[in-house]
Amino acid sequence: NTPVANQSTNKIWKLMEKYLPNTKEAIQSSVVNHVEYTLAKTRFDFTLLHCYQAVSHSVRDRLIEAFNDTYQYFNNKDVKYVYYLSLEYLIGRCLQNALVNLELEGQYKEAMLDMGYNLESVYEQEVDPALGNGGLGRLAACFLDSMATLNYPAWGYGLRYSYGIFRQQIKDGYQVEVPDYWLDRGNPWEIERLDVNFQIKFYGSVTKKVEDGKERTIWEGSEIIVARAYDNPVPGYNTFNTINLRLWRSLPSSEFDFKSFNQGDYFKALESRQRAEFITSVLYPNDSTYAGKELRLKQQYLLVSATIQDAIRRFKKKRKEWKEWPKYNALQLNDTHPALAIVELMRILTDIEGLEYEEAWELVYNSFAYTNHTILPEALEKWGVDLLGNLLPRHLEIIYNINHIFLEKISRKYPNDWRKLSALSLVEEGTHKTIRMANLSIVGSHAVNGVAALHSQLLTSTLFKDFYELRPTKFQNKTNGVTPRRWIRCANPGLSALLNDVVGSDDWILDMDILKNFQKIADDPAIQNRWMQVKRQNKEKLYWWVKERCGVDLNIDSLFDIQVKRIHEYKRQLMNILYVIRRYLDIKKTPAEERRKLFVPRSIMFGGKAAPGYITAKRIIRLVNAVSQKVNNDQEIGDLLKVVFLPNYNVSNAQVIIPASELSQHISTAGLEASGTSNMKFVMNGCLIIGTMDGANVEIAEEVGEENMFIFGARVEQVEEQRNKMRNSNYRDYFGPRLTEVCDAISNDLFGYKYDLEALLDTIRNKNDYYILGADFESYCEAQQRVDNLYRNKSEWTKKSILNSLRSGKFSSDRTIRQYAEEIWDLEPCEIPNPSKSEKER
Ligand code: 475
Repeated sequence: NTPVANQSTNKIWKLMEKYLPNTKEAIQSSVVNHVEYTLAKTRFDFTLLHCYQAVSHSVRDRLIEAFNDTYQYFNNKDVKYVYYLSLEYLIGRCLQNALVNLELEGQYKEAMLDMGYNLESVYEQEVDPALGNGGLGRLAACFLDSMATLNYPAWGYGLRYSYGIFRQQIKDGYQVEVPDYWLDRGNPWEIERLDVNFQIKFYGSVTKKVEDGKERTIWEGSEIIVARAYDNPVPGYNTFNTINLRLWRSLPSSEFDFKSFNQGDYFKALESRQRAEFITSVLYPNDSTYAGKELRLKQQYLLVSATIQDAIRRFKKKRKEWKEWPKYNALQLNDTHPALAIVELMRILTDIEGLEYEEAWELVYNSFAYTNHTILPEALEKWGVDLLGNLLPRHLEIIYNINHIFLEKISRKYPNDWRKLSALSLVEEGTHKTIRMANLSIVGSHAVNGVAALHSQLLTSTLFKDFYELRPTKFQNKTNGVTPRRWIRCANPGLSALLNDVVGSDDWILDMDILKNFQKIADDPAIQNRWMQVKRQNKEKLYWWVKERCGVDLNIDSLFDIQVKRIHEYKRQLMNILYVIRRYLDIKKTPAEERRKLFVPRSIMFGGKAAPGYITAKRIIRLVNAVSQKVNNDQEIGDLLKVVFLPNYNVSNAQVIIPASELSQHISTAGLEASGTSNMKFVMNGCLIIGTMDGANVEIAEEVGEENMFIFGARVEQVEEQRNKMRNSNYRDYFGPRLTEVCDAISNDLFGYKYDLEALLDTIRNKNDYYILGADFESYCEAQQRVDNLYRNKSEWTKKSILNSLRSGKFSSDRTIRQYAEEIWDLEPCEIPNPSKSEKER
């Protein structure tokens, strides 16, 4: 007499409707439960790491509640979704961010303290998931935070690399890359979806069949793998909405196995399984350069194919007609890396769903949009037709087809204009025929945007000029932004508390623009004092960070001068370090008793990774370390000048570095930095910028006032003129005596490492100085002099620091995301009801 189970009472679902309470006791009991039952730990082998894991699991439980409710609600409301497609997400640590956004940090702090743990040291146990290179990947992460916070129905889609960007070590002054196996302690944040798998095909052949008088195209892949979903909840701030970042992992497909096993070669079959897993193993460590490797193309296609299949599955559940696709779906391409999504959707709609070509194109065109992140020619993706046609034969056919129809339209509009035709073509002819992914992205999208006003203007006047003339309304600007949750509230608790007091609430976290109403405080000596105290505490934190990792004792009262970003010639870290040498030589020439009068003590810090194959960038790191060695050990110099290379710059280190900085450098050659986003983070944190009129610096100057920045150097319109000047003269003539002396000092082996450093100097002495360091150097030195002069006046400096912060509202990613939603995605927010106000208990 076994009891009969009765599902009709729905008891299981009713029980699940209860939410975890957020009292101290409830938090403690959920943490303890995870210690005991999830981690299976006892008091005898329990470490701080386990504490972190248990806390994270208990926070994840809360995220899952919100996350499930959110998508169920979206689904019921039949909303339009935006799909954000990106090969990179630099999300950074999750624990503090989740607690802040769930507004539970205070409760957890108290609950943990009561059990004998300091929440701050628990935070430090977390690995920093670094599934991105730099600006582009971090932007995607800030966007997710804003999409969740503003209640937009959104999905992030990306890849779950086993190895993120390498960890950077400095050995003997050189960069050494160490693999970043970030999953080795597990990942408490993700939810593995064993039941969400999609088949991905590669290679094979295309055949045509006639069925009922209609031609059908069939692509039979010869390598089949599986993409499995790993979900990462992204909580919004001050809302119950929690959205999903779905990352795909490649796995072998069992269907494919049977074939090989039956052929009897066991080891060969296992090898091919490992090859499948390898696809999402490692993030390509190139920032702003295109590598052209087949494995990278496989990564791109895997992301694209799995995502489109997932989106289609979701759409089909709605039982709408295909023509409603754009009404329910917006797809945003984070650069051209996922551009094959355009082709994949075309393929599925025509080959599998049986839509007519024109019908399908209409749906694709109206749902896709593309963001460009750089105009550097070396970053433009161009896949060889041999490689693409071999890996994805049907996709190449479709690309040719798109191009054919597109070019026919063009030649009707501009008969016999061969220049235009070849500039617009998706195909670049030549000995090595390639597909231009940017052209594909533009042709397949209804909106194309740059990431700062200047950048968007340059796109339409240079790189994409012909496309712009064809359809000017397609081109837009969406100036980048950063999330104040992570970059002020989490990274700078001292400043957050101060702003709370100034505003009288924490409303600024959701509406940074209100800070503008409080500008009068900039002159208030009491506020200035508190402002300086906050900065000093942040500087102390960085002081200890540097002491521990670099063994350098900084003077906390010195000016903290920082340049942190990927190492690249166009970002001109070389110009910065050459100026440091200039300063060093000048101090040495000055009689000892006058030095303190003439020079403000400075701690100049550099940080950033060089792509492993980028020799010049690596030599810049070598030079910084050589100078650091010499200067820091020069007894005559003392604390007047310190130079440090901060190793392994990443998101969590940035959260320590940025709030502590007083001056930050954004000194790219005008026209080459699309936007920059750390410039925005520095400004929010009350740091003054020394920079060129490039990228978003231009708009920062508009907002905070040029008088509150140190602007120098050639403007975009002058760069080419400067290059021409230098092309026709000896470097000694256009460098001027001050820069020449610096170069000579290096050549005379003042810092050692002559072989590396001479080669580095040659990039500006004998190779036409493409990034015009020589032309901008004098004006840079003058700007640096203005920095020293202002720093002597603490009150004036602090006033400017306050104004920078209070006027930075435009650079919240909330503003950016609202513009995307309204001007590109046509997307409405959808906030889920607060469960504490429903019958559900809290
Ligand atoms: C710009 N990355 C910044 C930032 O918009 C801008 C390219 C190829 C392969 C891998 N990564 C890349 C980039 O191009 C990139 O990060 N671009 C950056 O995007 C966000 O603020 O100026 O350089």
